[in-house]
Amino acid sequence: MSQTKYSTILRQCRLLGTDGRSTVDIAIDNNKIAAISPKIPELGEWEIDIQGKLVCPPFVESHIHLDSALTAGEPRWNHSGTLFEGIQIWGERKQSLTLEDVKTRAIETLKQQASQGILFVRTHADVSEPTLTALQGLLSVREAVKDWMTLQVVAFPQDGIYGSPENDKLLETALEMGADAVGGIPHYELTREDGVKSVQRIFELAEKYNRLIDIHCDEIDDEQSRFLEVVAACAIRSGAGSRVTASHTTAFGSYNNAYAFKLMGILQKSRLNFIANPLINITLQGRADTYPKRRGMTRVKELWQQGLNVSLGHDCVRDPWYSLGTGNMLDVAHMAVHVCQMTGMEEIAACFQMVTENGAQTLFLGDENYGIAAGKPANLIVLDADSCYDAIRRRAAVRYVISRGKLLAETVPAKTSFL
Ligand code: 17E
Ligand code: FE2
Repeated sequence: MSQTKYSTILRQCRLLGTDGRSTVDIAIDNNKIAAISPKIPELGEWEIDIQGKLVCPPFVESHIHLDSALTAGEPRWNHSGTLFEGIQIWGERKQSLTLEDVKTRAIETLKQQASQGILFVRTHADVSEPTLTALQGLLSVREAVKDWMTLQVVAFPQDGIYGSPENDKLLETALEMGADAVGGIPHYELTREDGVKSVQRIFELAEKYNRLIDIHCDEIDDEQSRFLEVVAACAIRSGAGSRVTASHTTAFGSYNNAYAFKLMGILQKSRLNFIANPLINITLQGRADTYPKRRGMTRVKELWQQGLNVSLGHDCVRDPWYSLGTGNMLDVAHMAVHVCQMTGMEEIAACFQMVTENGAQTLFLGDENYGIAAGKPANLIVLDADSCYDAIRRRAAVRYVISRGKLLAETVPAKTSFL
């Protein structure tokens, strides 16, 4: 006779990459995935019939600025739509930051993200501000949400490490305070030489404090902005490539093909991770162009074809750089499919991986902490979709979000009747 053995069983789940009608039952116990098989004979205290919908690991938001989230329009709107006006406006807004202000906006954004199936987030915290309020706020949020969300904090010197004399020290203090990763912005330093020096300094600090690296790198349309090669060279020499991420790298979309070809060889040796942010960079870049107007995206398809790890980020949810943003990773993947022209079926599936597994690899979560397999933590989502293609096309609702074995959020998809 069947007996209750597990706390939860999800019946008839369709896993990614499985064809046809085959489904599995997934049992959860003690916050872990306890069993996966076509038919689990035992009962769960709580059971849901998933009815063949897609069950996959949670979305990973590999690049967001939670310190500036939900501040769009404060103190004014970004009229030019450029990165530089955004940095200026944020420079004004950050004068009035308080811990409460940072924490409230960050937690509200994280709840929106979790409700849409994200359970792993890497946020940048601006550390080029003398009180380190953004960093302190986000470190305490990391602690406050840890029972339902994994948050990584990057110490990010928005105004440059050498933009003013105290910034280098502030960056190091941020690491002493517990930031998970070191960031930088070499293309915004005053000179090319300062940019190179900043990358070297980031690697030195990462080694000293044993931290990950995530650099805002070449986020500009200037084809002369070539800090990615410096990051790759440091990664090759230090052997740290898989712990290092180059974010944005939009100038790579403007490099001449001869240079891009040479660079690709160096990148392959480096084993760097890449993050593209298609929603924002399609609006931020190309602003100095007339026509033809560049897309300002890094070479996502080519990096993927070369077997490099690429993930996708939202970057902003209603801030001085991007007043839109919903936190929904399917919006990000949908935009990537368009802007990167990844419309083939395998390419669409790759874009889905870029907001799930590849993000987990970028965050260096470790194989044992992410994915759907017996013995792993029970973090998973149920999409109101039959396949990842269907999910991206319709930006399907996330029906259930299960975090650490517990139901964290539930969405009832909108229903329309044609009369
Ligand atoms: N800061 C920056 O340098 N670049 C961005 N895309 C954002 C903040 C959002
Ligand atoms: Fe960013």
